[in-house]
This record gives sequence, structure tokens and C-alpha cells, in this order.
Amino acid sequence: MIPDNFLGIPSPHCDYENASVVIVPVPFEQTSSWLQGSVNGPGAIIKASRNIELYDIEQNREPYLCGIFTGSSIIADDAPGMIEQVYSAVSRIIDDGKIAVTLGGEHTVSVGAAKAYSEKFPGIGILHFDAHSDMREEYDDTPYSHASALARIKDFNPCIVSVGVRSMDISELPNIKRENYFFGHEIHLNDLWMEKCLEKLPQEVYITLDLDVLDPSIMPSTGTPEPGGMGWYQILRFLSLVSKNRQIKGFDIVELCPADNKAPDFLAAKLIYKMIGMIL
Ligand SMILES: [Mn+2]
Repeated sequence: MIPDNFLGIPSPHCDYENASVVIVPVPFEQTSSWLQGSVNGPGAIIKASRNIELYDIEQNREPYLCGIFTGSSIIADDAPGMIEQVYSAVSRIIDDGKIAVTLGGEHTVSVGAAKAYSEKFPGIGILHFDAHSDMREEYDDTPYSHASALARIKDFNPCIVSVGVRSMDISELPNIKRENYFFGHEIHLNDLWMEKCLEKLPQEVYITLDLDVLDPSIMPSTGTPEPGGMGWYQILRFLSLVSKNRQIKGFDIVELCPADNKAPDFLAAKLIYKMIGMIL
């Protein structure tokens, strides 16, 4: 019988008291503007994660030995309630000296987690991976749309560095700090941008990663796919650089919209496992 947790790992590695990392599933979806299904994202990631081989070749170790606890899903009726619940859950995890890994759901789930991190670690920077800037003040008559996630984070943390954006509305321009944006068309030729991007980040970093930052050829399972995204080894190289030069305190992975093809679910799960290994 495979345990019902991230990676399907046995006790004591999946127990809370031994865990360095806590997975927080948030199957919340209310404002998807195109393809729906991100409500099924956390479940699909956890299911696919059970097929990951636990030895990481590049890191030459078994990151799960640090202990990874999978929390029960956070369920809420509305965005403000959900954000509040995620905020409390993540705050508690930080207080317990553990790393929170929040799984969406739509990008709005990142707001509560980023808020908890911004309060507990004053001066922390937000490293934002996304095909979209998500800086609309509101969208479809709500300030809590997935298209406004970063605008809500900016309300309490102005230090946002965005990578891979390649689609936005002209109304978002006043909300972005141009020098902190590494647009899709600027990063695809070579890796020279990586050091420049690193320089924009303070010592402590929280990562919010919308999976549509990746190219739809490897990550077709998102609600709003955009051509020209990052590749697997490209994002791993950059994440590795950041993890070696900054302290990544926690992260979230959002917007997986599972479909028949299971490869993207597995990619998302493996990316999370890779990031856990890099952080620890
Ligand atoms: Mn996006």
C-alpha cells in the first residue's frame, strides 16, 4: 500500500515532528478565465509524485530523508477566507521552524503564503515565475482574481522580481518595476540574465511559481498556456543558482490544470522535489 502523501514515503519520513518541509494543498479555483481544472492540481501532483524515484542524481542524495509532511487540503468558499486560512497554516509552519510548500489551485492561493513569509521575514523578496504579470488591480470585478495575485502580494511586499512573463495588459504597466522584470523574450537566448536577476534579490527569498512560466511543449496543463516559456534545465539552472546564493525560505507551485496527459503532473511533482532538495 502506497501512503497517501507527497512522494508516498513511509513513516518516520512523512511525520510532522520529523519533517523539515510541510506540503500545504490548496485546491481552490474560482476565477479561472479560460481553461478550468486547477482545483484538481494538488491532488494530481501528489498522485504523480508517488512515481518519483527518491534518489536525486544531480544532487547525489535522497532529499526526502529531511522529512516531508503532507497536510490535509485547505478548503474555503471564497478567496478572502482561503487567503486567511493559508496565511494561518503557513504562519504556523514557519513558527515550527519548517519550510512550507503550498500547492494550488489558482494563483490566488499564493497570496496568503507570501503574506505569512513577508511578515515573518521582513525584507524578504518575492521571486515570481509566470507567463503573466498578474498585476491587474482587479479582473472580472474582483481584486482576488488569479490575474491579480501579484497585485495583492504587492500590497504588502513591494520587492517582487518576475521571470518569464510574456503576456500582459497595458493597464498593468504602471504596476510593474521594469528593472525587476525578466521577460520571456529577454531570457531565452542565453543565461546571462541569471546573474542580473540574482542581483535584484535580497538575501531571503520566497518563490511563487505559476507553472505556465514553462513552455506549453513540456507544460500544456495550465489554464492559460502561452508560447515561448522556460525549459526544464533552464529553470533548474536558475533555481540552483538562486538556492546557492540566497536563502529560499519557502515556495508555492500553482495553476496545474490536469488533463489526460500525465507527464505535466509528474513534471510539477518532480520540480517540487528538486526545489526541496535545493533548499535543504
Ligand atoms: Mn500565469
